[in-house]
Amino acid sequence: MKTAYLSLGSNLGDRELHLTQALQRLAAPDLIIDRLSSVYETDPRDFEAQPSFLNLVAGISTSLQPMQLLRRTTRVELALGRKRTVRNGPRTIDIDILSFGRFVIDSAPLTVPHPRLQQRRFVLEPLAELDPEWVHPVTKQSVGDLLAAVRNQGVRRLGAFKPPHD
Ligand code: PH2
Ligand code: MG
Ligand code: MG
Repeated sequence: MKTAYLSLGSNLGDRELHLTQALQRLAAPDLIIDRLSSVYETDPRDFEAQPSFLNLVAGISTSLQPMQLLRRTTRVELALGRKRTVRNGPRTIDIDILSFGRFVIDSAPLTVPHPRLQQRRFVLEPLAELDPEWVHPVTKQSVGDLLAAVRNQGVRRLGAFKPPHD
């Protein structure tokens, strides 16, 4: 079993419900969700003319290989009605692989650690909450160092993630 971190985000429709349904569909005998960060309300990045997001990070244990994990996350995105239209645009659910053990992967479908992780407070804050000791396997910077470099990005901690009943 390897420890991996996933970033989940939603900014369309019932955002909490989408996070809940994604977590329910991800959980499986070969993909154990160990811990969840708080949920954060975050200003959109990269493509700013879109609604604000709810974001969280999940710490998982998995026996899947990285590409198998990517296929699993993509399957869950599609099941929740994810449509790929505008790059970085609005989505019912986005599930990104932030890290996979200390693996470094640079292939066309999958780059690990996530290539934009360093720029994104909406990823770094919940990751630091779950694993303050996390270190980027390429740059060797700690999540705390990375966080210090991304100020002035709207990220508000809402509190523990409480799944709505569905
Ligand atoms: N995801 C993006 C682009 N911009 N901004 C926020 N706040 N949260 C996201 O999850 C997000 C984003 C592309 O995946
Ligand atoms: Mg993303
Ligand atoms: Mg994605």
